[in-house]
Amino acid sequence: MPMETEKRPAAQKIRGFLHYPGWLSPPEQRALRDDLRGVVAAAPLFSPMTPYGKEMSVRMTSAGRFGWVSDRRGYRYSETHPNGSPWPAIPPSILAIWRAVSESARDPECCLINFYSEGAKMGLHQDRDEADFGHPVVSISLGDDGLFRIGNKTRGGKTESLWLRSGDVMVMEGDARLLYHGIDRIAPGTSTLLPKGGRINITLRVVT
Ligand code: MD6
Ligand code: FE
Repeated sequence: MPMETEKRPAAQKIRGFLHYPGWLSPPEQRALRDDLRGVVAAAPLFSPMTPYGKEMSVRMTSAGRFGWVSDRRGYRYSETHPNGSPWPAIPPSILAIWRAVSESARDPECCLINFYSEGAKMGLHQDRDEADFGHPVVSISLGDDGLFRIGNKTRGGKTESLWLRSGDVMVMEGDARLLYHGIDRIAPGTSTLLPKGGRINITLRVVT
C-alpha cells in the first residue's frame, strides 16, 4: 500500500516541532514493531555508559551506516555496534516514513532505536553532532506514552511538554532543529503494542 496516497493526520506545531499524532495506523505500528525485531536480532540493545561513567536508563541500538554510541570517550556516531559488527540496514518501512514527512533530498544515515522501560528517561539535550542542520531529525514513537519536553536553544528558560503516543511522528527542523528536548518519563501500561510494555522511540538523521 503506497503510504503517500493514504489519508494522514495534519501536523500540529509546537515550538517549531511538527507533531503528527497517530501518523501510523495500528496495523502499521505492528508491522514496524516486527521489523524492529529483525534489527534488534542483528544488533542487540545495549545500555550505554555516559561519558561520566553512569549507565543510561535507556537501552539502545541502531540501523544504517552510522549508529549512536556512548562510552568514556564520549557520545559519537560509529560505523560499528559495540560488539564490532556493522549496523543492519534501515528497514524500508522506516525509510518510507522519512520520505513522507521530510523534505530532505537525502535518506537518513542513522536510525537510532531507544527503548524505555518503566522508570527510564532522557535528559534535556540538543541533537547537534550532525554535519548539516539543514536536514531534519524525524522521530517515531511506539508503545507506551512518553512525556516529551521542549525547551530553548540554550539550557534553561520556560519549557512546554506534550505526550508522544504510539504511532506519533515528530519532525524537528528549521528554527526548531537545535532546541533542547528530552523525555521526563513514560506512562507504563498505556499501550499493548509491546508484549512486555515500555516505549520505543526511533530517530532518523542525516549525519555527514
Ligand atoms: C524520545 N527523542 O522521544 C527522544 N530528538 O525518546 C529525541 O531525542 C528526539 O523525538 C530529535 C528529534 C525528535 C526527537
Ligand atoms: Fe533528541
